[in-house]
Amino acid sequence: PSFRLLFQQLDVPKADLTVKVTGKQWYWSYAYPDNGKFEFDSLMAQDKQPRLLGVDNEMVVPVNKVIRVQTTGADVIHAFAVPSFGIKIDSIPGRLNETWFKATKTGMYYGQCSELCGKDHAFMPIAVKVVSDQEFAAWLEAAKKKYATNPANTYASAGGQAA
Ligand SMILES: [Cu+2]
Repeated sequence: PSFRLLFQQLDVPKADLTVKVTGKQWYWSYAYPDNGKFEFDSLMAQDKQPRLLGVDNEMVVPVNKVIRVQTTGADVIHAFAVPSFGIKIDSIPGRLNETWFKATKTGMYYGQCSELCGKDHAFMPIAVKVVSDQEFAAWLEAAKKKYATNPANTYASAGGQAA
């Protein structure tokens, strides 16, 4: 039975939403190709709780929906892992890997990079905020304005240095 489960978890059901997750030294970028293709960076926030897990911009998804996660690496290999969702998948440069989850409760869920990737490997957390459909729609509208209209506000295009 365990082998059947292992096999089935690789079978991605029909997704309600796709988020493309790119691992970078040392932060994550999230793109929403279904929703105007905006993309933003998610950097560890020094002033947020929980320590080492809080970020400036969370990945936001609706509750009770199948979220397809497509992941890749921009520089070296990282790994996208969120224990509460039971997902862990390598983010490999030149390759698009796929996994999925469905959160059944709203709230914050955290994960960390799980492939040793250099100096700040321990400091590139994953923060996923699960919200209601209404909240998600409102967030989408705000996010489109905030991120899509000004690509220069992403961390990489601003030529920033890791903290
Ligand atoms: Cu990493």
